[in-house]
Amino acid sequence: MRQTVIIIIIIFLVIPDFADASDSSNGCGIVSGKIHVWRTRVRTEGSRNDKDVIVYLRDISGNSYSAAAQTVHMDQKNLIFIPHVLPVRENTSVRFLNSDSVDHNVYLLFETNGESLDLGTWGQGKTTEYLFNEKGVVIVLCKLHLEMAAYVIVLDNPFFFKATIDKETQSGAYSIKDIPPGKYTLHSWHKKLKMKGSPAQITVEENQTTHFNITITKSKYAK
Ligand SMILES: [Cu+2]
Repeated sequence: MRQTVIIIIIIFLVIPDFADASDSSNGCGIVSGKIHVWRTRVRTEGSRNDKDVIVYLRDISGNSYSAAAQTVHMDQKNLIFIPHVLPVRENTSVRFLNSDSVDHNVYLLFETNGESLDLGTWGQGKTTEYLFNEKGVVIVLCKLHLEMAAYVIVLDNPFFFKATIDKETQSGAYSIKDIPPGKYTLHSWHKKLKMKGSPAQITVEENQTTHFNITITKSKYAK
């Protein structure tokens, strides 16, 4: 009896929080839509798959955002970097872990300036951390296993989404939430394909969802 009363009291204490959490009227907006693969197909299986698409916004209204200070992980397991594609905000530390019984190396190639950096080679259970403080695409390689590759996509605000292309439908969906009202450009990143009509102009309005569908295709069809 006493336990039931306590449980009921707890439920009453918790319910208002649930109500707040589901309330989307925080003055921010949402951008969402579908992603279609056009005139080509992406490989969705295996370690060399192309199923990941990063959809991200660039702010042209001049909103400012609190700095990211977090650590995320990238594992090396069964000779594969996991995850294969990792979107992060500027000033995020990535902790590279080796979960294999063989040594691995981590070698970074910065697409923006063509520079490279060897973080070293280490054995099972060991980690090395690296702070990604400039936006752009960084290719992650292992000098000891040339088939190993991953991508760190460094972005300058929190408005991004990692979408997955489905094997059968060759399409996916994205949704970026809690965006302050304003004008943005919408971009996408894919290992091989380009977004048709990129960048797109997007306006985000208070408590509204802006729908925008994306088509990704080979470079020659994207223009
Ligand atoms: Cu390796």
